[in-house]
Amino acid sequence: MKITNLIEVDQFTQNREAFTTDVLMGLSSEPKTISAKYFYDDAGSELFQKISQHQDYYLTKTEFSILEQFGASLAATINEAEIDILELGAGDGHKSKLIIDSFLAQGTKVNFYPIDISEKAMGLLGANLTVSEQLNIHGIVADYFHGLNSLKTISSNKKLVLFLGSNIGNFNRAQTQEFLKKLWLSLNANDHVLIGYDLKKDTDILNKAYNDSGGLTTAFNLNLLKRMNAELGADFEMDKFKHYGFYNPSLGAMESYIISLHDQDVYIAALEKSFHFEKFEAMHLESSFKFSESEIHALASQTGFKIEAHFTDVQNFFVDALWQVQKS
Ligand code: AVI
Repeated sequence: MKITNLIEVDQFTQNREAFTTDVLMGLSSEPKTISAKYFYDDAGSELFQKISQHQDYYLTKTEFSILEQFGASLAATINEAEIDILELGAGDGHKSKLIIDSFLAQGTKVNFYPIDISEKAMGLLGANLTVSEQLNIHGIVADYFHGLNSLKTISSNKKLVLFLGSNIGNFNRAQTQEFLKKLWLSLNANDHVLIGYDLKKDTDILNKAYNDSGGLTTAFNLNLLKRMNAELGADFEMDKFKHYGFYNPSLGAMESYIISLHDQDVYIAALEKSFHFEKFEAMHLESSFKFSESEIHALASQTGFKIEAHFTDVQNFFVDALWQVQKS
């Protein structure tokens, strides 16, 4: 029998449905939680951009200084005539530019593939990269592993996968292992990865970075409530909640919560449902895991990578770990 009226669900609808379902699950669970991946609507992405430039948030500028200092030795360690550089998550291009330029400077031809689920995120990149005949750029709009796997079959060049900015810190310990194993599986023997890990350090420095004096992190967290109001017809009142972020030393992570300042109900039209918040009830939004050097070494060996170099800054705040895929 011929089937007619096939309904195609577009990406926007799928994303909105996933957000709706995740909010229902998260606000129904005990304790309440919303995934940090929903931070990044347009306003959230702009706020994160500002956080990354704020003096209290040391991560971005520290990693930038590491890449400035060690870009040439990174390229020399890999030492290929041509390389495919794949970046997971299209940033604004400033850090990728440092890496790409180091390869170009030593005469390596570079094929750069930023991979991001959002086409819009690619927009910022192009303008910030060097124009060169030795550089080709091909954006891949896909989730990370579909992007990586699609390239595995069409190019035989050595690969370098970039996962910078301590994005790996937003996975929990089990997710980190799973991510690295999937990364290993998507690559060929002797390919390389460069991963940015934020190191464990004095708790005052950590707490300051995630409670910046400009109030940007507070706005970033509360923006998630605004997003639920705008997209799901919720009626969160911003001044009835506060952001609370602190370093949990036994977990080794910054934890970020929104705390209800009143006993209150919030209605969400898209769910046709009200949710009760007790006074001082916390909703978990994000964990940002921090690593010791020995934890990073253990991760490499547990997930099938050989350490080639660990580039760090003078204060030992951050590590860009260059690893090579081992397969026998
Ligand atoms: C994107 N990610 C690595 C940031 C972090 O440090 O965990 C997100 C962030 N959250 C608060 N400030 C920045």
